[in-house]
Amino acid sequence: SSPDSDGCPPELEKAGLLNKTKIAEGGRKLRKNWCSSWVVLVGNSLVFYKDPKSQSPSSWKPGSSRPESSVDLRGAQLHWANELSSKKNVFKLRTVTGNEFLLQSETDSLIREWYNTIKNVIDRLDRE
Ligand code: I3S
Repeated sequence: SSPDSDGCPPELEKAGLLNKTKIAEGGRKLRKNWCSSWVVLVGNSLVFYKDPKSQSPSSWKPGSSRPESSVDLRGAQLHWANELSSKKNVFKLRTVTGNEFLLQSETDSLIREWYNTIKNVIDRLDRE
């Protein structure tokens, strides 16, 4: 994203691999398609990249790879959503525009860290 008013680029808060599926677009339900995604939380956005492991080594260079999509966290809602999947450790992120994503990890501590970090960003934006 673009530099802030202080001229500094937004801080990278977190990055890692999570399982992801989009389940709604603009409020319209989508069929699940789980895949592994490289997720980066930077500034007010959650940015999704293709799992580098699923790409040929030559096609993936750090910094030059283009995001698949990105989510504006302002006004977003975050809820644990284990009832929405047979997988464990699932939470749902819903954007103001009605896009819904499930994010999941087999590692309890990891998914809790992601949940808390995203929640903190959403809460901070709510207070602005
Ligand atoms: O909530 P659903 O519809 O039971 O989700 C499962 C399906 O999307 C399934 O694919 P099919 O479209 O071929 O039925 C996926 O393979 C499963 O992973 C989905 O369920 P989980 O419980 O993994 O979120």
